[in-house]
Amino acid sequence: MKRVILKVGGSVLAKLPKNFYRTVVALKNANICDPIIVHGGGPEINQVLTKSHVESTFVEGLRVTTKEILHVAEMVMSGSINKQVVTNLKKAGGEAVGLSGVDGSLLEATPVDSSGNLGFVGRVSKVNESLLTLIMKQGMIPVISPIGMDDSGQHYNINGDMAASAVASALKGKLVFVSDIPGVMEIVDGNPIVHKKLAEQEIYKMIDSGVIYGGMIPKVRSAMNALSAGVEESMIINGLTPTDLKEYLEGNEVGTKITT
Ligand code: X2W
Repeated sequence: MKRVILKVGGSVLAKLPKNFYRTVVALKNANICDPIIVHGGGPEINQVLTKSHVESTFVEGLRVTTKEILHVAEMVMSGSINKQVVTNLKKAGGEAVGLSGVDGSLLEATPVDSSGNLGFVGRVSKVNESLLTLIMKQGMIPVISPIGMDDSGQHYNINGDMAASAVASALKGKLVFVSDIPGVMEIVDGNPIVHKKLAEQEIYKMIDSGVIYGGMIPKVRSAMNALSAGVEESMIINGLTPTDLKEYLEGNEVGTKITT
């Protein structure tokens, strides 16, 4: 069955309607696809760090991760957020297994930056695909928190988009960035339109001209990076209207498809 990796960032998680989880469960039950959720939690990590008066900085979108920040990232993502997503799927009538990349060496990691400037920030070097397959065969939905581990047992904080790309690439699945807007949008003749398909060259032009701006830039970058990491198809769709996800998997044109 087709594997679909749903990347849901922390800012979108908070806004997702119950129907999103119902749709994911329904797609699985109808054997339309095998969904896997990879979540983030950036804003929630920020909240806990702010409360604890710990400052954090980012270098090119990656959080410089000290031992203390790693502890918070793990607590927030592998703890509260991961279990909340599992709970939401349960309430929607499904069964899910929440894991971090540490469990069963699901996400083996190496440091992103050998100079050590970023601290404990990792990238995925290997995905334990058979563990995911086992869970999916049991009729359950894997829910993955992006914390990885190396051979020595050291844990790493991994950017959620990078973790989702690695999982999609290892499983040869489709990668869907679940967003809170219908896709990459542009105002044409006074009306908003959604671009159904965009190639890399067009995206660069649209970033230069300011059509793609703000929070959309990291999303399209992640979608493009995923393609260069070997993912066959990378999409941005709206999670707030869950029928979009269903329609996309039924072959209809929704959201924005990013191609090379
Ligand atoms: C991210 C992990 C969370 C994440 C962080 O600490 O914020 C790194 O930057 P969103 O919600 O998907 O942005 N890790 C290394 O990616 O969350």
